[in-house]
Amino acid sequence: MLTAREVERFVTDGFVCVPEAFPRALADECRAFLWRETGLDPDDPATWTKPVIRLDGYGGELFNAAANASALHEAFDQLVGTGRWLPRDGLGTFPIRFPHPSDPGDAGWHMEGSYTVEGEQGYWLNLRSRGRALLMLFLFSDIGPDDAPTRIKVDAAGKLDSPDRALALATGHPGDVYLCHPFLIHAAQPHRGHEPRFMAQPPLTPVGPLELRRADGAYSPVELAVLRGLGSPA
Ligand SMILES: O=C(O)CCC(=O)C(=O)O
Repeated sequence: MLTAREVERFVTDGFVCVPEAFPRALADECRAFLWRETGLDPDDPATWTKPVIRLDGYGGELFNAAANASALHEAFDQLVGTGRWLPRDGLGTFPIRFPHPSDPGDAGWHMEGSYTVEGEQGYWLNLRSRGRALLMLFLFSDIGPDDAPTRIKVDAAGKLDSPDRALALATGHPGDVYLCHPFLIHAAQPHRGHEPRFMAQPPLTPVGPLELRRADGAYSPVELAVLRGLGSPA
């Protein structure tokens, strides 16, 4: 369970880290699987010829166990609301980053889009965060400050005009998970360390869009953060 203080920090900062959300041994097994999928040799840096490669989603026992760890389900209830999210089937989009002299070319600040408008292309985002209850960062390797941790602007409301916001780094260990507000501004960065970085950044799927006018005032922390960003008294 997240403490009341952690929930409040999620509302103000836009993220909370759940250390050891799933077992390290499970994370190690997942990483070994992902290494095989890359077709690269973990023991031969000469094979790491690109700064980043992206693997798509994987289901199966390993990834389902990580995605549905009980600590995470409890935290989803606390941050999104009981009955307001759908359990994940596997994990997807693994941007795997390697120590490399070239710029990865995908390290700009952004919020995640969450749905595609019919007849349009790309990913869109709306105020009620259609299609995304949370952005999640699942760590599958040891990630120190030099190992391309995701950069985070500390601010749940995602104010793009806030250059002076504090910066946080999604460092940690295999099995740690960062639960982030869907409007969190974040960015990748080049890898300056030695060990490739393995991370998944799937969405948590909501049952419906955020509700920003609740008659009973029972707003979730995700909704509260949006309301505060809008300057609402809720
Ligand atoms: O790799 C990372 O650290 C973040 C990647 C990211 O934000 C993205 O692909 O949208």
